[in-house]
Amino acid sequence: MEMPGEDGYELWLRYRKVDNPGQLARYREAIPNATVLGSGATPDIVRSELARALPVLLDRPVPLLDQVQADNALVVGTVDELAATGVTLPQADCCELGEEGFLIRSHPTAGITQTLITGNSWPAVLTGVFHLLRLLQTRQDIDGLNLSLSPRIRHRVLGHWDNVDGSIERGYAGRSLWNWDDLQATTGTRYHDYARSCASIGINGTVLNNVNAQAESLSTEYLRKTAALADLFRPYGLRVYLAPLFSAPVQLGGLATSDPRDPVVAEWWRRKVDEVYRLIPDFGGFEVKANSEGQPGPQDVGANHDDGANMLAAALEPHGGTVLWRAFVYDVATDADRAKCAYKEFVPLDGRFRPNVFVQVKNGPIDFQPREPFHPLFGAMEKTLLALELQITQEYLGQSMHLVYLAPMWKEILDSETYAKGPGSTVARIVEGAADGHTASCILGVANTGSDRNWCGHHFAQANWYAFGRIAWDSDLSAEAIADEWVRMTWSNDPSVLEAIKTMMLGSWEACINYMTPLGLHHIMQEGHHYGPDPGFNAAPRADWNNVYYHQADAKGVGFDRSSTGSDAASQYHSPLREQFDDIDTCPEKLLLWFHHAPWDHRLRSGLTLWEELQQRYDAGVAAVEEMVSIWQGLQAKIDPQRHKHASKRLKQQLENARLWREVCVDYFGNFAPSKDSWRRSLDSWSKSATAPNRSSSDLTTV
Ligand code: GCW
Repeated sequence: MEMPGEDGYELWLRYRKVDNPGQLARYREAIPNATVLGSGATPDIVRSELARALPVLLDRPVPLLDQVQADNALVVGTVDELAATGVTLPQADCCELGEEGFLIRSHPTAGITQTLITGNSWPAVLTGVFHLLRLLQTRQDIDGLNLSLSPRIRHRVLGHWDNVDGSIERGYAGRSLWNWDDLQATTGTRYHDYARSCASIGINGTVLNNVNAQAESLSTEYLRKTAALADLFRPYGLRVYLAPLFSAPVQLGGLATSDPRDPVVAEWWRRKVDEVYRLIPDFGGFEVKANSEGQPGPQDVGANHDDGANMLAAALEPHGGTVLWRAFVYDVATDADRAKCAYKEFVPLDGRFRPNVFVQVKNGPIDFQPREPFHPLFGAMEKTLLALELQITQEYLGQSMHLVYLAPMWKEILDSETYAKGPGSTVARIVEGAADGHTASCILGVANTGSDRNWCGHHFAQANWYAFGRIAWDSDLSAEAIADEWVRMTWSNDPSVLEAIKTMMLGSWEACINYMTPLGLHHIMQEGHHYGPDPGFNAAPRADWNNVYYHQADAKGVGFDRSSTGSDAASQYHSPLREQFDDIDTCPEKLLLWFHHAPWDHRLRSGLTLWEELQQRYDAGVAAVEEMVSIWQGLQAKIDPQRHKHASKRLKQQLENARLWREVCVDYFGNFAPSKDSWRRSLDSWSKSATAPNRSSSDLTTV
């Protein structure tokens, strides 16, 4: 019998009957009923989630009991509420949880074993409830539970690059989720489902608007609309942030300047922030893109980043708000190598930021490329809070057309040793604050959500939203473990489906690197929309917006020389990395062309020359997508037809694109390489059906 079609709206909160009879019996025995203590919006959300999930998972009614009685099985409430019912947990256990951690514990009492879910706040309890449901959804053993889980990163934020007109910069899943036109009037279920989904993976902040900001977002009219969303999101533990335009005092306030050193300007911001907090008492703060890609900032008037960030921070500080000041700057006057600019601008400012300012740094020094080394600012500003910015939306990784599971990339970054304080000072420990003794910490992911029914355009792009939340909560989770959870929850617990999909996902990032930018190549996508290949692009108004700037291919070789014979960006890293990156023989091959202009006949560890290896990588990338297509075809009978067909179409498109990437890049670089013949060997076997992409990114949301 064919399975009913699914549209993907449910995301990973896709509750289905537990199909294994033994497991079903055990779960039924453990959870014959549930009791949610407390009253208020969040306890109500918990009640409705349990009422939605448990009867389906257990395939029978699971009464929600009002009263505490002897046979309560699942008991959910804050530590204080549990204590009021006579269940007192050891003080040390409760303190350890902090504000956001939760505890799930099997608790033997007279005759039965209860399962307790508790925490010091209701949002924490809600996260715990989603965790227990995840255990059921992923068919884990729930006997003898004793879990105490708290996040190591305090602010776990989604950044939406959504404009007030409803468009989304780098959005590939339709229009904005926020309907600004009738926000105050609507309380659509989609808003709740967004917040639910965030809460289920521990995301606790959301920046509602684009960092390429519009002054309007801070107008009273828009603040009221923002407050309406904040009211909806609050019970889910989700705080709202905004990205203000730095020159808003001029645009909105009618002042003559936005100079952060001018007391009149500071006063304007103080009043504006006070207004924000009157409407949104738990407002998270501001994310600011200043003096970057044409955005206004303090440098326009001779002030610097610290002046700008600190002025905003002073206005936010009395209310407990935070500034996320982005370090995505690359003024050519700073350095001719774009990769070096942020470090040169920000390192001298270390120690000058107020305690509620994060300098927010992208994972790599260029711009969300398929692979970059970690950003050298991590490990270089020990007196400053550093937030890590990741991009969930796949701007440079095939957008919502390509299946690319990003958790392995994020793990590679987080697990990178910076050697700032010797071994162990990984990017993760720096972001968590542990390496430098900070207590505040922040991670932000540029969202991939939109109005498409399945939220993310590609069903598999949902995995990246999920993985961001899970990694933000616990950066020690492996990419494989997260994929395992997500596949079980989103697709199936059937072992053959699980293993097949995990194989596709876990190889997909490396595949994408190989068919787009192997061996450290970067930024050779088509101009503007960044979708297909265009390594020869050389017509931009700035050198560092040209693709030829990034690969520097010539008759001698290919790659950007960032060693000591070139821009010396390698020296921005600590020893022993700087020496390792500096030397072509010790530089990791995955970053070879990032740091070196390597000769065409340079021998790689495989024994192949650079030119041979490059072609071999392009071949491997295409072969990996062919494999993904065939694995997915093999799953046809086991996946609902609607989602199977949707993903199939996109995988075919991905394969066509991968072949095109190979063809265009090998052809282009072949013009410089010593012998063109050596690559023609495989040309005949390539698909000739691939045509150059000629579409705007907005076309990409439809298959
Ligand atoms: O990745 C680049 C994008 C821009 C974006 C910018 C940024 C919001 O191409 O669209 O602008 O980065 O991060 O500020």
